[in-house]
Amino acid sequence: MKKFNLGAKIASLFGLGRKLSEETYDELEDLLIEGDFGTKATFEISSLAREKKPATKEELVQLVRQIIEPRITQIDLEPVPGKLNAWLILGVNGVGKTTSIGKLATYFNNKGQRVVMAAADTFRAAAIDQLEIHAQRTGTRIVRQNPGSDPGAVIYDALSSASAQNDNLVLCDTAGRMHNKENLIRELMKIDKIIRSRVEPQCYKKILVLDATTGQNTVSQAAVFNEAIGIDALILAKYDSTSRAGSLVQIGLPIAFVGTGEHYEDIRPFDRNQFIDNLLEF
Ligand SMILES: Nc1nc2c(ncn2[C@@H]2O[C@H](COP(=O)(O)OP(=O)(O)OP(=O)(O)O)[C@@H](O)[C@H]2O)c(=O)[nH]1
Ligand SMILES: [Mg+2]
Repeated sequence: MKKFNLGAKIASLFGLGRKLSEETYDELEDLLIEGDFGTKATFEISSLAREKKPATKEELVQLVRQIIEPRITQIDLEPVPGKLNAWLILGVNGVGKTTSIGKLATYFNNKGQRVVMAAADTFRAAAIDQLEIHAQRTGTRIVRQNPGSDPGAVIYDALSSASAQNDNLVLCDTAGRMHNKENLIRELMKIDKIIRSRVEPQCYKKILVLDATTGQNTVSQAAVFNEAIGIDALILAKYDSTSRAGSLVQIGLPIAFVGTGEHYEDIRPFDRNQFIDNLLEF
């Protein structure tokens, strides 16, 4: 596991008995930008460091923590008991949406929830079959239609059948790609309207999956989806591989789960304190 470890990089600024100088503040800025922390947090950190003039790596890391901590938030996602819950799983292509649905189904099946999968990525024929495999392997019911059918109709069917069978969590797969961004957003808004008409607001969650290895691009992905339909929570997939999680500081949306591998069990609730400790350890 190779993670971007900000703490170790900060500690190296103090290498060989070096004291912080104008030159090392510039280096600090470079390594924050390189770590995808963004210009705003970088500027705040370097301004604070220039003002407080930390004498040790411990003091500098403490200043960094002060700026980063409020920007990383955690949300505990659980289906509301006794109600119909719909979680719409969103994200650009290849980030790990469908895999995350297999993992979430496993996680909540194990907690005794009644989970259904909705195969609403109808854009790609193989996407439905891929979800079907996850459904079979995890022992989860799936609602599907033919490739090319209306994703909103698939979700409508899934919600109706979940109500009828007293299931309580519908995990909706979606297409990560469309002919263009406008089509994708229009499609998502239609889906959003359908879910809102059938599910109580507190039971409906729009969850964006981000690829933890991606870095800076995740910032614009989050902005596009958040502006289009509003995002309640993030799943950080592929957190097991080389992770570039600095961009989470820029995104500022609450994180619910991290995906840590390719097995169904490789998902866990996000632990903010542990995440910040890992990032800043040296
Ligand atoms: N190592 C690792 N690989 C993952 C994780 N999550 C997903 N993957 C892999 O990432 C690849 C893409 O995953 P999918 O779940 O198909 O991604 P998607 O967002 O549904 O992709 P599209 O449907 O094409 O938009 C697959 O090879 C997965 O095995 C994870 O947490 N860790
Ligand atoms: Mg998929």
